[in-house]
Amino acid sequence: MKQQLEAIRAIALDAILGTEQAEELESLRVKYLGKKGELTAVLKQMGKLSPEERPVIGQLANEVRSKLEQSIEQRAQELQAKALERKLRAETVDVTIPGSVQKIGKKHPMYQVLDEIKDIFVGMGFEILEDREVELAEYNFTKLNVEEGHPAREWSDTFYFTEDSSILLRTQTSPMQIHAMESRSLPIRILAPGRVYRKDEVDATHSPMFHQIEGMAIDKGITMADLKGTLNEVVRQLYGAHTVTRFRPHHFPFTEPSCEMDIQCHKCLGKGCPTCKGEGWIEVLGAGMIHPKVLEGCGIDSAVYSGWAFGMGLERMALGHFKISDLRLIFENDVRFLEQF
Ligand code: 2NM
Repeated sequence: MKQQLEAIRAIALDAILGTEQAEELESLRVKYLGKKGELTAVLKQMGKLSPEERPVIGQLANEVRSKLEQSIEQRAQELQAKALERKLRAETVDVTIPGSVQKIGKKHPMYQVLDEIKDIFVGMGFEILEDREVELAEYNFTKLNVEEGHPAREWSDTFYFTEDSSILLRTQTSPMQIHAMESRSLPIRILAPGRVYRKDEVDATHSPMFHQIEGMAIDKGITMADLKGTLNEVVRQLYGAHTVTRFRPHHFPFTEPSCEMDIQCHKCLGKGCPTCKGEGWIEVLGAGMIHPKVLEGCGIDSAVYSGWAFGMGLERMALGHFKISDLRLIFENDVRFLEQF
């Protein structure tokens, strides 16, 4: 029995030192020290021993048991330490490695300009509108005092959906303003930006789809002075307090009187240079006092209320703002182009 016990000790110790996993170690513990383990099996035969042998073997058995328990405990700690070290090594971060640049998207240059203009108008108490792009000719033309036979209504200029020319892709954002006049209570102060469509061939300054921003204010006692004051303030917030403007008489069917607003060329200060094509001035928008016929057509009493309105092309603003020479670059969305803004 003594030999049996010593053999168990030697083999078990060897096995314990050879373990690499906690589970392996646990099964060794069961195998040698468990209720049905090898050591227990040997001790069950103690009865066969003589009274002299019994205490000697008993003591040896206890020694073997505590030696194995001790070794298992020690090995368990070693394995735990090893596992921790492996985990830490795997999670090590080398803070000296240079970071990699993450490219993130950003706002399209045209929308940068749009958002700037929106912010300026919102700051003045205007509300931003959005509305349908498919319109009735009635709202796109008739209610804006653009009469039957007007060149803007030509099939060669407008995308129509129906033979009778009654449904179309809006050619301006003004129908949004008509809807607002019909549905809102007065006074009204709105900004109406959006896509518009005209049958133009694509070139450096034309596209069949482009963006307009229109806006208007209607109240009792609104005059041309409000129009000039508001638009002057807008361009000064947009281009700087020193910006010089001028208003030239013009004609639109939906306003009377009508005007165009120019800003003095920031490059040559009015002398004439390539930026302003020798003019000294750069045209920025069209505007005017809303025609009484337009107001009345929307159920607004033109004897009590008056209003001003303006319209401008967003692409042209963005081209000027960022000194871009070709409209097509705005729509191509080539990342190499967009990254520059
Ligand atoms: C322009 C120029 C002048 C305009 C007028 C209206 C409405 F609906 F109030 F009559 N909306 N937009 C207008 C006036 C647009 O674009 C160059």
